[in-house]
Amino acid sequence: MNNNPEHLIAEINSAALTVLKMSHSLPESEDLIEARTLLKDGLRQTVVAQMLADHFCIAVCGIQGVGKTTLVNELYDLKEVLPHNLGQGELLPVLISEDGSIVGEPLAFVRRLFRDPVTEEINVEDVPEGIESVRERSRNPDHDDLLIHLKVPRRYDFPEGSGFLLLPGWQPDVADLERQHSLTQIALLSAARCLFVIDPSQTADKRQHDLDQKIKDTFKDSEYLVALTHSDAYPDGNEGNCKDVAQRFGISQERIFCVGTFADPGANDAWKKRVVRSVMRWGGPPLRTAPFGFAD
Ligand SMILES: Nc1nc2c(ncn2[C@@H]2O[C@H](COP(=O)(O)OP(=O)(O)O)[C@@H](O)[C@H]2O)c(=O)[nH]1
Ligand SMILES: [Mg+2]
Repeated sequence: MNNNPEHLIAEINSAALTVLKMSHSLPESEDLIEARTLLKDGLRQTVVAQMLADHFCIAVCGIQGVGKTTLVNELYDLKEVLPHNLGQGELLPVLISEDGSIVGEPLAFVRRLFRDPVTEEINVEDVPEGIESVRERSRNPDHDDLLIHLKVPRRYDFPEGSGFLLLPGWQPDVADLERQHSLTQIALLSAARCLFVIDPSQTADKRQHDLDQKIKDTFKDSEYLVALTHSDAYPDGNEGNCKDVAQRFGISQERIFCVGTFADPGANDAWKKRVVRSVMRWGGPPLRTAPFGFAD
């Protein structure tokens, strides 16, 4: 029997999809609908975990409004595709992966649960999505949507198929907190690398405080990275901000870098190079030790 975690999670997902299919042949009841909703919520997490087990992904996490989307937008010139935070950010995780076959415009897909009307099989499918509707879809997903996948042209020196997984904002006060948090935690634990994004002007925020505690508790033994945003706005304060964060988390300043939206493209290129170098140099979260596999 194959006991490796990647194989086990694929088996769990396949079994869960079969149970979901069978549930449609039972008499409908409120309990059944609730059970199906719970199963789908579980699948939302395990499908993401399976994808992260199979790919070299950098999970990008932080409270809402710190600059996660802006950071990824800058890295891949996606300003027209991903929404800036206008009170509400992405509700679905967004995977941005490099693909050698893409030239020019990115291609967008929604990974979703799909029930074949003829065979009644339920599968996970990638459905093409117009690039112009990605913003709307990420903010108002259907219940069967699991994540958005943007395939972008190759740009950095990451392994083929690598990606950034932009996670929904860390918010302790949302109604379905538990569900969102378990998805975020599973993603952070299964990703090849974790990048926590912090806005130095929001350190007093209760949500940031909550996330700080989570990082210290769960990730203390891993080599996660921290991006400090808005460095264009603190030309003189960046060194101090880095030192503060190094102290706050008890980590080396080498794992912290300042990012921003500088008018000077050279300044942006400099931090992008650092992000790429750091991602390749530092190790993964607790479940991952090597870029392409789980720990033995
Ligand atoms: N000047 C500046 N503005 C930023 C920076 N990062 C984010 N912002 C702005 O902060 C707001 C929230 O950023 P966003 O990326 O949507 O945050 P998210 O919720 O973490 O994805 C937006 O209006 C961005 O334009 C930065 O590094 N420099
Ligand atoms: Mg965002």
